[in-house]
Amino acid sequence: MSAERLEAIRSGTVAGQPDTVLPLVREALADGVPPGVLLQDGLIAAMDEVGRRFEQGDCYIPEMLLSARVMKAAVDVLRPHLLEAQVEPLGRIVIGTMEGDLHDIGKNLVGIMLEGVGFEVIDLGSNVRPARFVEAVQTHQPGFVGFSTLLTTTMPSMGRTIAALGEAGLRAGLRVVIGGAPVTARFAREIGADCYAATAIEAAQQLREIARARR
Ligand code: B12
Repeated sequence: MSAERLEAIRSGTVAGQPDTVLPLVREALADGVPPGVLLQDGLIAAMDEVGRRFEQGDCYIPEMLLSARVMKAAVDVLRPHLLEAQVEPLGRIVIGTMEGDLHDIGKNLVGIMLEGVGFEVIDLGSNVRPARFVEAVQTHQPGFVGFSTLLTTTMPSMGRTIAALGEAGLRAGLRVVIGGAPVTARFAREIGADCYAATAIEAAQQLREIARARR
């Protein structure tokens, strides 16, 4: 992978240019570049840069949204390459982004990676109320539930949702995994979640181990 091409994918995503980024991603895949490299060093690096610029007041919501659109379109191109060909079924997981939070790119990646290692993923989308998680767990009876949030203001909703699952008598036997940029392992312990992962890849590895050990 030439450093120039990776840099062009990164800067094109920051600039919100799908016509530049998508052909480069397709070309790189055709040349055998691992999809994980394109994801981590190209697209995720770009979103980190956008976040830095936003924080410094160098870009605003519309620009952030354009970059997010490019990232989503590029992830669609990468998706089939991120899924492993043949995997053993590992169980079911319900995932969603917390109430009040519309960030769904990281949560979508977690879904793709979990599907890739063999989970059946039920994705409730973003801005998911605690009661909606409860309802979905009642309906689908998953072994795992995954919460995502990118805003510090919506982090407390993770604890509230765990409490709601407990009140509904659904907590026993259900593993709660949480993640998202402001979330930490310590916060996970504090709110009584079972595990935390910093990245989608880490989440897939951890949950695969837990699911195998549970058999
Ligand atoms: C794109 C973006 C947006 C887009 C979202 C589009 C979309 N459909 O998702 C739009 C423009 C809508 C947006 C809006 C806002 N945003 Co915004 N946004 C971002 C940005 C630039 C990138 C986020 C992203 O997609 N990252 C890439 C993905 C791949 O990373 P990730 O989400 O962290 O996910 C990885 C891990 O965290 C983990 N993970 C994620 N979820 C889960 C779940 C589980 C179970 C596990 C195990 C792991 C896991 O795995 C993922 C992959 O490895 C971030 C900056 C940043 N660097 O994060 C700001 C950022 C998150 N936004 C921010 C803010 C302030 C806002 C707004 C409040 C702005 C405003 N004033 O209106 C609104 C809020 C709207 C709302 N109610 O949700 C702040 C949050 C600050 C804070 N501490 O709370 C940030 C950090 C920017 C900044 N530096 O100030 N935003």
